[in-house]
Amino acid sequence: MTTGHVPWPPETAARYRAAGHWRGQTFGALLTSLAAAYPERTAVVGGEVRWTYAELDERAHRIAAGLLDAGLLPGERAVLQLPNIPEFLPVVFGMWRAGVLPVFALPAHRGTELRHFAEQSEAAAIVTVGVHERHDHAATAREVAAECDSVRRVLVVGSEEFDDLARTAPRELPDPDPAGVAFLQLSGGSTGLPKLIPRTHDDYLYSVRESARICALRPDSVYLAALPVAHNFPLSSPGVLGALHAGAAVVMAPRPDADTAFRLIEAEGVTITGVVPPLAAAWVQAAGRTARDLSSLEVLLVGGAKCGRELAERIGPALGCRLQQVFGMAEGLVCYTRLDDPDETVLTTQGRPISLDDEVRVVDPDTGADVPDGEPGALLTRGPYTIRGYYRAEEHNATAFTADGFYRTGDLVRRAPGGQLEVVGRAKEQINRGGEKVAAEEVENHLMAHPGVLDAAVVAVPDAYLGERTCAYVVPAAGAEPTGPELRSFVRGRGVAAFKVPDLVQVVAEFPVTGVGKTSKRELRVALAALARKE
Ligand code: OOB
Repeated sequence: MTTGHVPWPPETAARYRAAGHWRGQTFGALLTSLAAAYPERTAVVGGEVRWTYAELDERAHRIAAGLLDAGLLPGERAVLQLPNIPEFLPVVFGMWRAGVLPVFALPAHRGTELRHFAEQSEAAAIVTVGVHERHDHAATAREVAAECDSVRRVLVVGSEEFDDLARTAPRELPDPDPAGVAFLQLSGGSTGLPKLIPRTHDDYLYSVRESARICALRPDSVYLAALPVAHNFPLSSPGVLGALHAGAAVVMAPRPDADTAFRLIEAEGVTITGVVPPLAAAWVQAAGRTARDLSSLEVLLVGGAKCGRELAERIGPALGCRLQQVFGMAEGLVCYTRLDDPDETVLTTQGRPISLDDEVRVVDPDTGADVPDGEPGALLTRGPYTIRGYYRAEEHNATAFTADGFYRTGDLVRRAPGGQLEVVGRAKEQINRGGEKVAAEEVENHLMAHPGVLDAAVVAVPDAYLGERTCAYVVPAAGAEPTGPELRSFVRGRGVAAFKVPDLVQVVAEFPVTGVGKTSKRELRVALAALARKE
C-alpha cells in the first residue's frame, strides 16, 4: 500500500471484486492486451505522429525501462506536465509499467503549483516539455527541482536525452499491484492549495471500462482530445483511456479552438469528443460559418461546468451530433446522460452515475438529513471508483468525508426519481471558471501576500461566456493604495496558472457588513457574491 492512501474497507473491496468491478488488471497489462488484439490499428495521432497499438505498446515498454535506468524507483512519484501531444500516452503507460506514479499537472500550472505538487508527493522527477505556447516549461521545472530536495531528475520530452531514454531496450518488468495507487490527480479544491487524489488501477480502470461502454465507443471510433488531456474528463470520461480501451483511435488536438478542432474532425473522421460549456458555445457559433465537414461527429460530451438548457438545445442541430452531458469529479463519481435517454433528460439533467454501486445521498446541508427526490441538497457519494481520502491529508479528510466514507462533493443537486442528477449550485468556496476550478482561498492567500493588502475575499460573478468569473474584493493595508492591474500582475508573478488571476478586482474600504455581526470569510463571500450578482 502507498503511504498516504486511504484504502476502501476490506469487506467493501471484496464486494467490488466479487461484482467484477475490480478485475486485478493494471493499465500496463491493459495496453499489452490491446496491442495483442489490435496491433495494426491506429492508437494515437497528433502532429506528424501516427502510432499503431503495437508501436504505442513498444514505446511504452522502452520508456518504462528507460525511466528505471534513469534511476526512478517503482512506487516513486513524478510530476507530469505535458500538453496534448501523442507522447503523453507512451509516457504515462511507461510510468505505469515502471510503477512510477504520475502526478497529473496541467500545462497551465506554473512554478508555485508545480512546487506544491512536487513537495506534497515528494516527487523524484518532473517530466515536462521544453517551450510550449511561449512558456519555457523545462526552465520552470528546473527551478522547482532546485528548490525541492526530493526531485532528482527533470526529463524533457522532445529533448535528445529523452529520445535516448525512449530508445532503451524493452524488458519484462514486474507488474505493479493493481489495487495500489496508479497515479495522483488534482482536486479543483476549495481550500488553500489543491489536494492530490490517489487513484488505483482497479478503480480507475473500472470507470474507464464503463465510460467506454456508456459512450458506445467501438474500434472504429475516433476520439478527439480537445481539452488538456491530463484532466480527468478528457483522460477517462471516456477520454483517451476509454477510447484505447475500446481499440479506437485518439487524436490529440494541440488547441481546443473551433478552427483546430474542426480541421481535425474533418481530417481524421472524429466520431466523439468532450468539451466544457464555453467551448461548446464557441463551436456551436463557429459551426454556422465553417466549410469543414463535421458529419463524422456522432457524440459531443459536455461537462466540467453546468451546461444550461439553451446551450444544450443548440448543440445537436448546430453540430449534427448527439449531446451527452457529463458531470464528474477527479475524486471519482461520474454521471452521464445515456445515448438512449429521452431528449428532455439529455437537455435538462447532468445524467446518472456510471455504476449501480455508486451510492448517492442528497442531504440538507444544515442538518445532514436526506431530502426527498426533487428537492435540492448537498451531494454525498461513495462507490467503487470514488476515493476514501485525499493523499497525505488526514486533517482535511476528516471534514471532506463522512465517518462512513462518503465524499462531500460540495455540489448542490436535485435527484430525479430515475436517479438523474441536476446540478443546481455549489456549497464549496470554489469558482468554476468555464470548467477550470479556482479555490477562493488559494487566490486570497496570494493576494494577502501583497504588502498593500490587508484582507481579500474572492467570489464568483456570473459571466455570459464562462458561466462564472472571479472577482477579488480587497481591503487595502493602512496607507496603501493597491490598484487592480497591480494586484493582478502581482498574482500572476507569484507563478500560478493564468486562470487563477482574478478577472476583476474591487478595492473597498471595508468589507460590507452582513447583518451577522461576525465577519467570517464564508459569510462574507456569500454576501459579496449576492452583491456582485445584483450589480
Ligand atoms: C470535472 O472534474 P473536476 O475535478 O475538475 O471538477 C469537479 C467539479 C464538480 O464537483 C462540480 O462542481 C463541477 O466540477 N462539475 C459540474 C459538471 N461537471 C463537473 N458542474 C455542473 N455540471 C457539470 N456537468 O470537472 C470532470 C471530471 C470528469 C468528467 C467531467 C468533468
